[in-house]
Amino acid sequence: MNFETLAVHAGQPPDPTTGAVMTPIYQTSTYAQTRMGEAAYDYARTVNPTRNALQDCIAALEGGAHGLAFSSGMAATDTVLRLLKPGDHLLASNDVYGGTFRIFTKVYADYGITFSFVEMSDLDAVRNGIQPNTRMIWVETPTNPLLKIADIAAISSLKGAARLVVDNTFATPYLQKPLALGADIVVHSTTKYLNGHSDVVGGAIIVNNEADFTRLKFLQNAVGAVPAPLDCFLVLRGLKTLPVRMERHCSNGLTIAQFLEGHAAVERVIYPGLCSHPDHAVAAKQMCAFGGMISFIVKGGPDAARRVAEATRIFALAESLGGVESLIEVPAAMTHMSVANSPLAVDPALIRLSVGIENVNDLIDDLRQALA
Ligand code: P1T
Repeated sequence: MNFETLAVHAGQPPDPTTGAVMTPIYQTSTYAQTRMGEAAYDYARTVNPTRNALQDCIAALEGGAHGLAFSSGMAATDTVLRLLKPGDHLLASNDVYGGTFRIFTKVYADYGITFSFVEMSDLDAVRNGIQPNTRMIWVETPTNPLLKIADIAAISSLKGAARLVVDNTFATPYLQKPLALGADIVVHSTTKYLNGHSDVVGGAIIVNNEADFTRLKFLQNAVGAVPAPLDCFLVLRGLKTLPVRMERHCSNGLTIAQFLEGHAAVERVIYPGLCSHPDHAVAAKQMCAFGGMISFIVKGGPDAARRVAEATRIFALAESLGGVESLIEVPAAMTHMSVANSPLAVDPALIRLSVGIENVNDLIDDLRQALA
């Protein structure tokens, strides 16, 4: 089946007991057992039918064998990091979500795991960054918030004994399928495009390797950061429209990026769909369109950035991304405060847009008045 059909149906046959077309919200913590220890459903941290449907749907969309759902993107990230052991090294993009940098350097660094950060668009830097004990390579592409692009297939060919993990939150499987390009594990903040309506915090892991799946599934239950049944239902509902939402996010994104590139108050626009993006060719090779995230630097420094971000009327000044509504933020002061004073620190004049699915002319009018 094709992506659009999988988005609506994968993992969600009509409910066997009633024929309900929508997957029921199995709001229960436990299940009555007829014979001790033989039930397929025993306890809801371990297994829940609504969560199973979501896991199967996300796995199908990523083209993976197995999906696991979590209570946040950070919980999914945390669970993947638990595959590492003291003494292991993780090589990461030199631009990642602030919370990802924080869990690396402020949580797992205390458990004997070492981290280093390289320019993932530079394959020599990746090659030189891999150490004998590198067991994981962590890639965001596009990155948050600088929208850098890494060539997943090329990095996969360099990875050696390390697992290649791709955080596919910004691209979504509609635009890019990391497992098919050679990644071992995909992680998501389902809070973003997959749910798409800014009403759930959630995460997911997709994996093909059976041994990794067995361990990650064990950890999902043993550590316990599982999503609530209602949240699973809401993400499932959001997934049904992922393809149509992404089409609009991408077309609005490209139009707005072009508008900003021609605006006198804007110093630089970063959008993988623009020819001016240094890795536009790699993005065009591995993505089928370029998404709804745009970063730009305004003339006039941090004060000007703050004024613009506080002056929009349709774009809400808010953290997060990927919802139907447009958002604006200044990463250095908001989503990426945890990278301040590190080599990953973000230019305080950089504004990040999550372009929603509203009418693009209304969005451009809003940005025009804010930039004025
Ligand atoms: O917020 P949570 O669902 O826990 O997901 C964390 C996360 C993981 N990976 C990426 C690429 C992300 O962007 C995020 C969360 N990001 C934001 C909240 C933000 O505004 O950038």
